Amino acid sequence: MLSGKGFKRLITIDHHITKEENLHPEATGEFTSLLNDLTLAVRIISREVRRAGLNDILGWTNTTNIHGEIRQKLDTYANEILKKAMSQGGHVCAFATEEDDEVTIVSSDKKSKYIILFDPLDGSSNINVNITIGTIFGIYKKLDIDKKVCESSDVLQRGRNLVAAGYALYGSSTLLVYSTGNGVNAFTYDPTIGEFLLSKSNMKIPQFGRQYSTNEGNAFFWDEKVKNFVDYLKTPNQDKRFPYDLRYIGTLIADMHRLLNYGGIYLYPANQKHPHGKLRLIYEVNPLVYILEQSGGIATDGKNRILDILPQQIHQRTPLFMGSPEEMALLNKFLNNTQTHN
Ligand code: AHM
Ligand code: MG
Repeated sequence: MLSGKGFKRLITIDHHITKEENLHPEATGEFTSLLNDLTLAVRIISREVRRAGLNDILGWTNTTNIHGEIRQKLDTYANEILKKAMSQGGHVCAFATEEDDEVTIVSSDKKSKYIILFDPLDGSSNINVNITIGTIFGIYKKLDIDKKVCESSDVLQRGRNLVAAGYALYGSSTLLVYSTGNGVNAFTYDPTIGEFLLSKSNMKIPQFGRQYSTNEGNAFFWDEKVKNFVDYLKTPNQDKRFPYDLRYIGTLIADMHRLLNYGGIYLYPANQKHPHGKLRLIYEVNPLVYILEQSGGIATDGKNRILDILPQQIHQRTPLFMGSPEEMALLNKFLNNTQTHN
């Protein structure tokens, strides 16, 4: 007979969200309701991702998104579910998503004070081969909550203004990792009871790792300093940490989650193919970097802290270097020419 003795404390995500909101005496419950709508969308997307192989839902749609990429059916589905779930509570004033060319204004009611940015299904090239994909989200407040309609400045805020961010990973289990600025917590979905249960609290990235993650197929097009840095990581020296292992999934969110757990460095530099970097700043990079910084990690575009960049447009791209404090310090030495490797 099950005794339940072996269980750690069982904390559901709903319970956790409510507890965190109660830390703010001025809280109205709107934020809790917003996050609950979001976790509902994630549950539905997770169900469809799990069923996709059986449902004949996989395959190409005939449309392309603003980046010229062919959209897959699950991308479109996840986008629609998120928008539907997040619009119903009346708290959201605008969305920007990877799948839509323009910002969607949801409400011009004064009480609709949140702006949601998301990548509904990150890693879409991995969908057809059953490799981990995920959903990324970031939440801002309107800059002036007395104003009715959101303006472009509300959507194009610096990452440091995020009030919450997170991601769901559809991997060997469905995992939801989020932060509201009080540390990073991970919840694992139990489909038999329909609940996300706290599985890791107050996650911290290791001070250093021994893995690097990048699309090294682009190395020919990289800046010499970046090439030099990666060559250094691959060369044995007295430090047993070297040479580093290469790990690359090609789903940003999955590569980031491994980084968060094992430490090391992730890089997607600018290159001649992608002169401004490939990854999208406001709905892919900023939310992940917010989580990373909350866990003790560091992220830059090679010069500036990512969360300090003022976005100019919703689909803006950025180079990205992120990781543990030690690898990021080492990278900076190479970028500033205070260390080289031959
Ligand atoms: P997307 O699938 O949402 O369009 O995201 C772009 C993906 C990232 O998840 C991933 O890290 C990157 O593109 C991989 O790029 P590449 O194939 O150039 O290595
Ligand atoms: Mg993406």
